[in-house]
Amino acid sequence: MPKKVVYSANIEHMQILDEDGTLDTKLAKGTLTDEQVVYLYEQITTCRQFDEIAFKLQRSGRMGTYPQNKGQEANAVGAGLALRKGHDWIVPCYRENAALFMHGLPMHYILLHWMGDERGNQIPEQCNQTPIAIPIGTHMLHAAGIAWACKLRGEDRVVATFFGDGATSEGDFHAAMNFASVMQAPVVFYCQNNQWAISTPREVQMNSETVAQKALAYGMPTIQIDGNDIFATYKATRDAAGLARKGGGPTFIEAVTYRLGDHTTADDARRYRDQGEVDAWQSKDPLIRIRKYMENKGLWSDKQQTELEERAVRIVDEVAKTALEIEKPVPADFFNDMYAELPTDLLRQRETMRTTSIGIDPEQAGLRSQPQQA
Ligand SMILES: Cc1ncc(C[n+]2csc(CCOP(=O)(O)OP(=O)(O)O)c2C)c(N)n1
Ligand SMILES: [Mg+2]
Repeated sequence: MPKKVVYSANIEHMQILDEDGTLDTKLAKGTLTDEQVVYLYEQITTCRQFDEIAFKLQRSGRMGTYPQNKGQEANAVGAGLALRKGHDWIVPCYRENAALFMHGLPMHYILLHWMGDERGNQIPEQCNQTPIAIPIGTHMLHAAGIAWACKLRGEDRVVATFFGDGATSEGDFHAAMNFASVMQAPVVFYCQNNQWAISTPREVQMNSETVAQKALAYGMPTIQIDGNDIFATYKATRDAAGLARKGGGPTFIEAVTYRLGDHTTADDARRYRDQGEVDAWQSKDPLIRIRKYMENKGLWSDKQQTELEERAVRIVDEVAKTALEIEKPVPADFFNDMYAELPTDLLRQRETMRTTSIGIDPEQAGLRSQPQQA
């Protein structure tokens, strides 16, 4: 019996607006209007200013750590625009600030989160988004679960979840992909392949040539796109969301992009990244190509650019002021909302602000409970 091929597949790559600002008009048909392009450019510019200020807040000791979104923003804005605000769900990682803001999250919440203030994680209900996720991969399971719940309730919501290339090496990623596909849950799995997982390059992280091909194993439609191209990020997300809404189940999007900054403010990428590589990606910056496109079409002037930059500074200064001036949280807050009734050891910890888990008995250590108030 001769052998036969039982499965074969191709992965498509989609780019619509190239590095020079030239548009593939055929592919762009029915995607972004001029007005939307300008709007997304403004969103990216504001977000980049947000990154700058967050970086300075960390360097001046007013924030714990911060992961810059710089260079990757075309993903958040394109996908954010393709999802319906307040209706669809966003289950983010930590490099999608612009999408969260576009869907109504007050900007200072992100600063509060990175300042270690839990109020930054109390997402206003109408935003339909979960808090940013630091444990890599865990939130994709939440996305699959939320989407399944929407399906069971007969709601036409779509759930988009964002994650990095490194996250696709986690077991949780595979469980979420399998579950969503088997249940035909309305999920858009959006991978921001920024080439690095901290200091681990993609080719050391995985042995597959593309990230997109991982979805083939789960019988899921999959595509690779230029993640620095707002037309491609918008179109791919819109099409995937449209399919999910019609009952077509999940789609996988691999968006090829690059983080122009360090992994976080706790990192120094110069120690492991070649400057030539960074320079090459710098020229693919989404901001540069959108500006070229807008200028070619007569949609943008130097005056508009100056006004936009000034506005972005004003907005972000106001946001930082809000985060810095908010009434300080009470340290005991981090014991609240965990249990209906705190177990004795945690009661003791709350009282003494010391942990017994490292073998310190507060009384032995000479710490006493505060005298009761009269
Ligand atoms: C479960 C888990 N393991 C390890 C870490 C430490 N960690 C933080 S970010 C990161 C790399 C993530 O890379 P990627 O998914 O590509 O996202 P990127 O930061 O590049 O956007 C790792 C390993 C973590 N946060 N959670
Ligand atoms: Mg990465």
